[in-house]
Amino acid sequence: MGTASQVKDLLPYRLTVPATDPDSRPCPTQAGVAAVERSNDQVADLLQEYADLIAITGGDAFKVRVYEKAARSVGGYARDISGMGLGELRGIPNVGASIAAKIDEFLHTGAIHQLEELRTKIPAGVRMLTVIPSLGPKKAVTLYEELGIDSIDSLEAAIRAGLLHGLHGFGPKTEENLLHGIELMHKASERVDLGVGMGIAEEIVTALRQVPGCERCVYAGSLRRMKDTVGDIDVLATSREPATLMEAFTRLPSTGEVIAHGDTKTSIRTVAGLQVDLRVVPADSWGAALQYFTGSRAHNIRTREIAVHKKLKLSEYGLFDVATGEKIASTDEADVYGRLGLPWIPPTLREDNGEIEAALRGELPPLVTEDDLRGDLHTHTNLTDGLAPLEEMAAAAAERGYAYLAVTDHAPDLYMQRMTDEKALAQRERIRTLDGNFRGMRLLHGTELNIGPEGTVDWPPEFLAGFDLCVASLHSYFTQSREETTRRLLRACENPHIKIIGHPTARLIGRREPVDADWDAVFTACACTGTALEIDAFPDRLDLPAELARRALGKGVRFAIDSDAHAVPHLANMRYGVGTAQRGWLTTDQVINTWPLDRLLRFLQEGRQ
Ligand code: DGT
Ligand code: CA
Ligand code: CA
Ligand code: ZN
Repeated sequence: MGTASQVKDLLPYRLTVPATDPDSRPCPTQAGVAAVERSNDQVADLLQEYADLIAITGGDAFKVRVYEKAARSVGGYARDISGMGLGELRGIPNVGASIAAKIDEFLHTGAIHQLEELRTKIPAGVRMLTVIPSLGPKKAVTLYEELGIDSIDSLEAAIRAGLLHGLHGFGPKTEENLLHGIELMHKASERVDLGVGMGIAEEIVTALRQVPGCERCVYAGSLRRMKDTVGDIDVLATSREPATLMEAFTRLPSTGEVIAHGDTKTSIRTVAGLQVDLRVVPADSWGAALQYFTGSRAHNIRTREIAVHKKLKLSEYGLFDVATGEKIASTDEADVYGRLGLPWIPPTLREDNGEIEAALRGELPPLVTEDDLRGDLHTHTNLTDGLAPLEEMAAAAAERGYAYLAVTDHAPDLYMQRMTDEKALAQRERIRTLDGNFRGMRLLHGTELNIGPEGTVDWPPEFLAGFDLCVASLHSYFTQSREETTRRLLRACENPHIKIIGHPTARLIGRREPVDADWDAVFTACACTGTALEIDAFPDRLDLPAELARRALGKGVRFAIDSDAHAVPHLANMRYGVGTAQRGWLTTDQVINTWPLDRLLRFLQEGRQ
């Protein structure tokens, strides 16, 4: 503790480090981690819940729609609503006086009393019931009032126990539909990581392109936006023989179950359980369909609003003049955006996170691309837990056209890797000898250090000085308090030899939560000390996550997009890191491994003597 707090006191940014008492922090919005929900999203959820509860209690259908529209509008509103007064709230589209008053009440008291009243009448589980396809509000209330069913699980149990027999409006067919709906819901809650989704999508798209009559075939949806997890895969195609294509789709080796088979849309579940929707669209609607099915929903709501303002109507079929019905644009996606008065917006930005505003101002960022990368700064060989020997990794990296490659095997504190000083030094010798043998690619000798629970690392400064590059990562003590984790990361930043923090949150998508840290404090420290944050491209890491990367960007932080490859094929995971970086709005200027070697070397040497 003593040394750690001394370090803290030396830092110019210590003011942003949480005080010893975590409850003494001035306001929750500074708390940092991505888990903190925007007020907009909280309010959107509450308004949607209010709409649902009005519907369930048999309220006015018009009123239900008004609240639903307001919910979407607030959720998609670009400015943060916390701190807004009544007047400003009323300025939000679809927010009238009475909704503004409810939002205002929530912002001041943390609750909306009308909603609280409704909640006392209808248990939360009953509202969950209406999420089941084929179960509307009326039936949900019947189930609750007649049988006391107040959750999806109790509904499932009741059906299986035959309790629904004879209940008015619930025939055997309904029961079957409900059970299937419940099953679908269970499956739908399982999302897969970007790498898994991409693998399946590319296999399917490749197969479909070979089907006779198929003209175009691509994936859209969250996958095209490179979201870190995908719920299902949306494939679009044009074909001279739609029926043949649909038929072929249902017969692919990866197809496990056909959920729905139609002329324009067919849905299957792969043997691994992921849903894939194939839509065959008219060639003439290609651009509009691609725009629509790429999403996100929130982005589409904005593009449709823009259309409405121009007296146009935007749908998956095209952009139409409302007055004349004339089709203005539809075949080409860029053309659809163009006719809306917007530049083409890269899919990775389409989340209604400010991209519409930036596009309107002509200020979309020139996003970093895979072609911009000149090297990889975090890779492993079989000296520790990698699979391939140094020569193979180097040859494969050179094959990718890199100008430099850093080999960063694990350091001794990760005991099972059995790294020693001697092994590290011998590897350095080999790297120096081999350097120049791979298409002129520069080989850098690095290491991936372990940030200990107190923020110290494996080797003393004298030894670290011998490496071209030190990455430092969290590999243990993931459940420390926010304060401890923050201090640990700050201390690593403060070490002049550490130039990159590897996979900073240590999350494993679907398996391990990100560590809790005061990220704003970490970002400030990174910017002050010239420490880059990694975007680890491994598809089950994607770490830093995009939202945090964007926040770090705002603080002037630099980034390294690294493969963290433990085998030759992993070098190709860079695309996922680039997708994540784009979702964080990063440009080449902030990404150190897009820089020419000399600029990178200067960055790596700064402050080390
Ligand atoms: P996912 O599958 O949960 O990872 O996320 P997405 O974004 O792929 O969502 P999905 O598969 O439900 O729909 C694909 C896209 O289609 C979505 O991003 C936008 C568009 N879309 C689908 N349904 C709607 C809708 O009701 N309204 C709007 N505006 N767009 C929709
Ligand atoms: Ca999807
Ligand atoms: Ca979908
Ligand atoms: Zn690591």
